[in-house]
This record gives sequence, structure tokens and C-alpha cells, in this order.
Amino acid sequence: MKIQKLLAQKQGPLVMGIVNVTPDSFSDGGRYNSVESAIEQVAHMVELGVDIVDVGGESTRPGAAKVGLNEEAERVLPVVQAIKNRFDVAISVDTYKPELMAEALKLHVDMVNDVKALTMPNAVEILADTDAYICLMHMQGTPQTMQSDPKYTDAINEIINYLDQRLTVCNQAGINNDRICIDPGFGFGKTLEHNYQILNQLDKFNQLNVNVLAGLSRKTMIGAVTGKEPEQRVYGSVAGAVIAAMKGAKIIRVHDVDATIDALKVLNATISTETENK
Ligand code: 7PJ
Repeated sequence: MKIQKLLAQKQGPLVMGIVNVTPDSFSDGGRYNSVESAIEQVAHMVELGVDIVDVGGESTRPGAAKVGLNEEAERVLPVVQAIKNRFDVAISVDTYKPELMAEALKLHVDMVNDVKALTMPNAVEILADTDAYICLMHMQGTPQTMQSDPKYTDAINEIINYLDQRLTVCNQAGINNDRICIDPGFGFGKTLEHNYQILNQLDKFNQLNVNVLAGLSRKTMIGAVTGKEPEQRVYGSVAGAVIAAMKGAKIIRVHDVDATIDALKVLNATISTETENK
């Protein structure tokens, strides 16, 4: 219920901070350091006012190698437990593997963020028995192949139709729309043009009457127009976050929590004048 409560209480979109638990972040030190470094990231984000932390143990970036279930679970679960022990922040787990969803749900995570929109066997059933919040993301192809030749006749409508079908499957399993957000999946089987088309028309996704999540932080679509490497994509990413929020996104998934929160405060101050009685 935590996420629904936050959505109801907060003016403007929730900020979801990305916590990557991948070998890069613990190349020299093994598991203990990986948990410690993730906790440091989380502590910093919580201090800045993040609403949700999104813990992921398998990179789904284009071309990234797959990670086995056990490896992913050994990365993610200790971090989830450590966050639970120390912070009151809402926790999301970024995984498409139903077995890991089940384990994470036993630890009472608040949200399951699935880049495969609960298409793996049993994923829907596992979530149906809980009250966790869910993100259904669209992807064309798989992370290994998705950027080789993405093709659509009408990208926006095809993505909306896909997400609509996934919503129907969830609804039929007893998962109501108030537990779900949808995500067009920036960079997941989309050309640069598709990505900017989707951002420009992100408001169209509101026709499905569920909250929209947008994740474009430091992605290739930002690098392609700024000419910058991932760590230098903060300003471009913040611009993208503000545009997404203006088009109605209710959750923004980001690396740069501080910069994004400031930018969204400015947007919220602007928008709130529309509803004030003056
Ligand atoms: C997304 C995600 C996204 C959701 C990743 C990266 C790639 N989950 N997980 N939406 N991206 N819901 O952050 O560059 O866009 S991993």
C-alpha cells in the first residue's frame, strides 16, 4: 500500500532512485562491499528525499549479458533486507524473474518493476496473491537483441495496445489497475526517433487510466542529442524528467535524485498556481 499512499499524498510525480547491484560496483570486495555500497547509495538518496528505491541485480541495458537466478538473488536480496532494516523508504525490485519476485515479496518489498511486464510463467499469479505495486514495461525483443533493428508501423499505438493487453491479463487475475503503472520502456527496442516520439506523446498513455512511469535517465536517447557519456547526462536527463512529468508521468526513474527533485519542485510550483484560488 505504501506506493499508492505516496501517489495519493504527493503533489507531482514520485522519484524512483536507481540502485544497481552489479559486479561493477563490487569488483574488488565481494558481497559485503556490494551491500555496503548499495546502502550508502540508498542512504544518500533517502536524505535527498527519494520516494522509492529500485534495486536491480541484472543489467537490462542493450547487449548486456544475462545473469542467472541465483546470482541475481544473491545480489538483490541481501540489499533489500539491509534497506528494510535501516530505512523506511519504499522498495522496488527490478526483475523479470518470477522466482526472485517471490523471494523479494517474502521480504515485503513494496513494488515489482518488470521490464517484461509479467510475461514469464507464474509472474502474474505470484503478484496476484499480494498487495504489491507493479510496473508493466514494454520491450520489443530482448535486451540482447532489442536494439539491432526495432520496427513498428505505429510505435505509440502498438505499445499502448501491448500494455492494454498486459493490463487485461492482470485484471483477469484479480490485480486492479490501482496497483499498476505502465511504462513505454525508453530504449527497449526503440530507435532514437521512436524514443522522442514516445516522450513527445507520453500523455497518450494516460488513456489507459493507470499511472505512467518514465525511465530515461542517462540513456542513449539523452547521449545521442547531447553528445555526452552516461555520467555527463545529468542535465539532459533532468530535462527529460521534466518533460515526462509535464506529460503526466506519475513516477520518474532516475540516477540523479538531487537534480531531479529540484527540477520537479520548480515544475510543481509552476503547476500548483493553476489550481490555487486566487
Ligand atoms: C528501465 C527499467 C525503464 C523500468 C531499466 C537503464 C536500463 N525499468 N529498468 N523502466 N530501465 N520500469 O536504466 O538504463 O526505463 S535498466
